[in-house]
Amino acid sequence: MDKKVYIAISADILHQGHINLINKAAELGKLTVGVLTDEAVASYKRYPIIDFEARKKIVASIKGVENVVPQENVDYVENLLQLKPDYVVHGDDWIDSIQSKVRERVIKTLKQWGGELIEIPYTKGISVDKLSTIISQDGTMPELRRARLRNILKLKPIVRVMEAHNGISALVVENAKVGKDESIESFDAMWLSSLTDSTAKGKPDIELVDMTSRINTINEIMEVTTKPIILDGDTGGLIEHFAYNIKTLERMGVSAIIIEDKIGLKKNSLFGTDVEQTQDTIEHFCEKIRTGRQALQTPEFMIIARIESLILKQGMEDAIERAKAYIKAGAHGIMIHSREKSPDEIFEFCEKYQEFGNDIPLVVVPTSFNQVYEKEFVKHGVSIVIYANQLIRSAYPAMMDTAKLILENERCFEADKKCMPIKEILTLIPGGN
Ligand code: SPV
Ligand code: MG
Repeated sequence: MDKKVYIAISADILHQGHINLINKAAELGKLTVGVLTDEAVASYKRYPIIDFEARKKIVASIKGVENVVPQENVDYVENLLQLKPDYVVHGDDWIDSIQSKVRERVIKTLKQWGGELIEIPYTKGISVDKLSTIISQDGTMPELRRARLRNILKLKPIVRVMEAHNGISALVVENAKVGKDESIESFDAMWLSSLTDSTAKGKPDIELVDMTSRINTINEIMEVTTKPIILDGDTGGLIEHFAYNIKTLERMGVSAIIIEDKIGLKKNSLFGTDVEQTQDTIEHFCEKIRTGRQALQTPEFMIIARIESLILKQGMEDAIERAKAYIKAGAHGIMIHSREKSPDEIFEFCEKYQEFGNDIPLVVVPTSFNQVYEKEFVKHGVSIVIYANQLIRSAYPAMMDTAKLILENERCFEADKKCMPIKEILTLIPGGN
């Protein structure tokens, strides 16, 4: 009887390495290919270029492939338990990679029925990662990037967003990955925080860094990344200016802007009532949302309204009233903010929001209530979680420590152990040699 063979691929970008793998696997027996679903691809890579049904069709037409099944996770176990293959075939490149834990689980599962993992030499000179880099270096067109946030919102229970304030921090958001037992975790989108963009320029977060400068930062980040961008639009400025700025951002390929319902000299929300801040009236802020909506050219760009009632101690009822009004005015999403250490008031808002928020995405920024796991936010109906400032907050103390080490020692030898090797920094960004 034919042996049963299984391989799993995303098949979003196909190259000769995949064909080698399929040929070798088909030689061993009857080959089933698990094609990663859109959700599975998005969970560790990026939103797939080709959708699942099309990828399945392509794989099914390759010689040697007998059967195609969806693989719902990066983890193989569910499909292996169903199929009980004699062999799983994979390139040997995953041994020391981010997939090493996934690999271990494959070996352990196959053992249950005496199955075997066969690792074939990795096809040299070609890889999906390499091709992806070439594609992204060629540039990500605004239309593609702009649509990515809405696409990911459809696929994931919660969209995980990380702060970026310049090219290098955006590359961290683009490339950071962690391999876990059953998944590979990465960030879905970037938050262009007003706090960290201002701080990186040595300026206070009071809308002093103007839109022209913010747009420069966006361009700098867009040149080297592919992930969708959510812009912290502060108060959105004057209604008349907002209408223009929305058009510019949409044309550039930004996916969303979040504007907060404050007016006058804006201060950072995490000061709360320690400083003077004024909340906008519901009527005026709704007018801003409506004007923004009218200026939009595409169905993709999102205007998200941020409610400052809890920050400014105006009460839950006010926050709820505003959420209802902002949705009615056309907001594509609501962000509720709090500076409490406990998530209680945020969760209370979430509960009430579920009664009327329909499918309008809810956004949280857990800088203060930082103990909450993403899974708990999902349970409370949150769709987007923004880690708003952690990269700059970790970079600054690291730089200060290094600077002080040099001052203390009056040479740089001691600081070296805190630094990445020169060879690594030289090759960190491709194209320098
Ligand atoms: C930012 O990151 O600039 C924000 C979020 O607006 S917060 O700093 O919490 O106000
Ligand atoms: Mg801000």
